Amino acid sequence: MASVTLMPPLLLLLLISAASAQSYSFFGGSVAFTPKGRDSNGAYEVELRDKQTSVTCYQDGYTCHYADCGSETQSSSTLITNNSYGLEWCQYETVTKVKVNSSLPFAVRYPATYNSTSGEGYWNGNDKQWGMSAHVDLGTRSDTGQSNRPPITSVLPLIRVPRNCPRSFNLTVFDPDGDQVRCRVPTDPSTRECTLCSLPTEFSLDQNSCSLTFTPVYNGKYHIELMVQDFPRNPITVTYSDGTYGSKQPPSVGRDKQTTAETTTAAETTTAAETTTAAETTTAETTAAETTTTASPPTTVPTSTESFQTAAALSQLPVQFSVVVDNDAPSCLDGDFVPIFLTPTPSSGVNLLAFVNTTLEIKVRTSAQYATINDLIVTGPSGISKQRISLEEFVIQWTPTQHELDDHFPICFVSEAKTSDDNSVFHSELRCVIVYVGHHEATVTCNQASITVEVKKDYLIKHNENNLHLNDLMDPSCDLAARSNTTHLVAVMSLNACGTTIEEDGDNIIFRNQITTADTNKTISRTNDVEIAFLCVYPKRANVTLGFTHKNPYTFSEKGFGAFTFQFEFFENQLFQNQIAASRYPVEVDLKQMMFMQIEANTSTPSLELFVESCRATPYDNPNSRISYTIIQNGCVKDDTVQIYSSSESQFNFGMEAFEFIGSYPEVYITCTVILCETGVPGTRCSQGCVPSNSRRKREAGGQTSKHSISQGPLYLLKTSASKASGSGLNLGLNIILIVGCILICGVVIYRSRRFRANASAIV
Ligand SMILES: *[C@@H]1O[C@H](CO)[C@@H](O)[C@H](O)[C@H]1NC(C)=O
Ligand SMILES: *[C@@H]1O[C@H](CO)[C@@H](O)[C@H](O)[C@H]1NC(C)=O
Ligand SMILES: *[C@@H]1O[C@H](CO)[C@@H](O)[C@H](O)[C@H]1NC(C)=O
Ligand SMILES: *[C@@H]1O[C@H](CO)[C@@H](O)[C@H](O)[C@H]1NC(C)=O
Ligand SMILES: *[C@@H]1O[C@H](CO)[C@@H](O)[C@H](O)[C@H]1NC(C)=O
Ligand SMILES: *[C@@H]1O[C@H](CO)[C@@H](O)[C@H](O)[C@H]1NC(C)=O
Ligand SMILES: *[C@@H]1O[C@H](CO)[C@@H](O)[C@H](O)[C@H]1NC(C)=O
Ligand SMILES: *[C@@H]1O[C@H](CO)[C@@H](O)[C@H](O)[C@H]1NC(C)=O
Ligand SMILES: CC(=O)N[C@H]1CO[C@H](CO)[C@@H](O)[C@@H]1O
Repeated sequence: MASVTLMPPLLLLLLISAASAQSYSFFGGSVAFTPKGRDSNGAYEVELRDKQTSVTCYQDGYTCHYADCGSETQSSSTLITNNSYGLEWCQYETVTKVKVNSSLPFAVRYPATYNSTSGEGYWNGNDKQWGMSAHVDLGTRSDTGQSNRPPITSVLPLIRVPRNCPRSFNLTVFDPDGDQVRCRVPTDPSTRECTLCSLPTEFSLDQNSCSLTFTPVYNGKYHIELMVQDFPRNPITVTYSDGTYGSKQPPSVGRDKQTTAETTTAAETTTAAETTTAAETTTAETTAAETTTTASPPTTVPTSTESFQTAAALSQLPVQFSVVVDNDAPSCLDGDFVPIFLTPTPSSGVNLLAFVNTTLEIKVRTSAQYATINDLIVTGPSGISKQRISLEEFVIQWTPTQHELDDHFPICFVSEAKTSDDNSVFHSELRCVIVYVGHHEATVTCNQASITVEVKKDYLIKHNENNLHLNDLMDPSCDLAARSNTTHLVAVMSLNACGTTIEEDGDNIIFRNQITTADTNKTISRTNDVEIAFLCVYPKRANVTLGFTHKNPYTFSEKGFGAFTFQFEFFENQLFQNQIAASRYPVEVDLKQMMFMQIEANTSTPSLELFVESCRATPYDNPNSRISYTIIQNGCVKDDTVQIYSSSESQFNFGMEAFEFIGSYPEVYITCTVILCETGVPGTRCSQGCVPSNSRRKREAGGQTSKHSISQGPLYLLKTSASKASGSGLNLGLNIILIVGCILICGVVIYRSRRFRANASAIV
């Protein structure tokens, strides 16, 4: 409770004024390092990445805490992220390159200066000094033959929680050497490993999973100090450049194996100091897993398992953040006010592969039923950026450079929603992914009618080869085995086949597909192992022959539902017998002419019903188009001319009059979001039907798929005037001749793997 600042209800005002009084104060920080090998003179190169979050972007320097911290050769700072609604702060990352003459462990400590008047070096919101230190061990491991690599983790600098909503913060931790990663609360002020040196009592930490649970009591700020450590899973020896060595035991190894060699290394002499006070570690944090650990401490110390772990850890890295407790939320259910993440947002802890000079794109979709998404707060390596592409969608982008090859980087994000009166702000759960910058070879070739993907088979692909497929599994011509050889996976598909989805915006047409191991058999519930997403972007100003107009069925697959398709068709009349032939696209309509549309689901699973949640008309074939006309919303008909015709459970037949909106644009598409539900399951979205957006909707139960977006078109309005849509760029309906030189070919590959995660969680 020491670090809690009580706050009256006028929270935002107070925080802002507190901020101006303490403009250099901190919300926390973190330190990461990467060994970068040795230079020609034999010096060890290390890259330190510290993140500091202060009110006015102030960044403090470090001092050498112990041993030889080497000399700095380069340093640069970059703004990573800033500001939550009504709260000003900013996080900078400073990348510092250091050369050290020996591989003996050393430690750096922040900040370099304190000034209580300006708040420099103090925690924001209380009068306590701020500080963090990192223990860097570059010793050569006997198992890898290389310098130890520290654990990878990150957290958002500031997370907000409504006072009445208990919350857990699950840190994503990953270790490139496969070590076990544990988190502890630093407790020893004498070693400068902490300044607060205890967890607020409202928090508890599970050291093995690095998850914090929090039951808020007061409005205000809580500050969290954690230390992340790596423990080899098997006994290894770590050798230093001066010939000394330490024997590192995994934490579960018994007491008698603790070697004396450890005390001879610099690492141990420094950690010994920490271990003497580790017995003070609060009992509240002791978990079941630890009490079963039979390890004993090194000679100097009392019987605390904590102290043993400190001694056996190779690296110690600080991770700190602040939690701001806001006023009560009317509901704590995720998705009501607290925003949730929706597909295709990557799951927490997933490993993504990125490539040098290739932009990694992470698409995030988020929503809250009774609040509006204000922002996505993203932290990651220098150079990371985000773009908002619609009300509820963001793309996080990062382009690694050659320098980042073979490193791992955490990217974390939180979605922020606020109520329309601006009085309440809500943060989602914390999500983090780990990006590995690989030298995986993949090429995507986009040409006028087809996409070719060639991916060199690495061990990961070879391991999963039998499960890999394109989005559409049903079409035999999309089988990956057809063109692949022993060294490469090769897929060639036409632009409208194999489950390729099409999006359009003002400038480009985008085709997306992926090679994935995603489940299709509903009986299997294993998580995805590999996703290699690729896309082709064609600028519209080029004259492209796309060779198609009418959309083939959309194929999806979801755990529990297997593979299913949706077909969206225009029909001649309300009998829904004759669909409008593909050759007649774009479909010409007269103003006020009735248009007849059918959406049909086809599944291998019996007793599923189709629900059409929304339909909109958009000038581009892009479900996120900002310009649109609403036809159906939340299952409720919004256009007066809409007629719904009876149909089977797997069909939705409807009609409406062609309207002026169509005439305002050269072409118009109809885009709908659809859901499949198991029939007879109460509480599904399908069983709820029309739910006006301002009324409170019952929580959706299981038994339903996620929302899928499908579209058909284009439509265009026949006009009497001759001025129709001239020079309006690409018209999918007319086979304009291709000018090859004008096509910008832009292939992007995103590669995901959870292999590392599966490894990491196999042994706890
Ligand atoms: C490291 O070694 C180089 C050359 O041997 C020497 O010039 C430099 O001062 C040393 N640096 C430190 C920090 O000891
Ligand atoms: C501390 O901060 C105040 C306010 O910014 C400044 O006037 C003062 O010079 C600082 N003190 C030192 C020792 O830098
Ligand atoms: C965090 O982990 C705990 C247990 O490990 C789990 O119960 C909880 O749902 C997780 N929370 C989030 C937000 O993932
Ligand atoms: C990445 O781009 C830089 C500069 O354009 C170039 O020097 C480098 O060779 C490229 N690296 C790779 C792996 O393509
Ligand atoms: C396999 O296919 C790739 C890509 O088409 C090609 O570069 C490679 O030479 C082929 N390898 C063999 C062994 O045929
Ligand atoms: C799905 O299951 C069937 C039999 O249960 C099997 O024959 C088929 O190969 C499986 N498909 C996939 C993609 O795993
Ligand atoms: C596209 O083709 C039309 C007619 O063939 C031509 O007039 C126009 O200049 C072309 N546009 C581009 C960008 O090449
Ligand atoms: C539904 O799918 C099955 C097999 O995938 C196919 O044989 C059938 O023709 C499809 N039905 C419709 C109405 O598309
Ligand atoms: C990098 C970053 O997130 N910058 C943001 C800082 O805050 C301003 C105003 O809130 C944003 O416009 C920037 O995008």
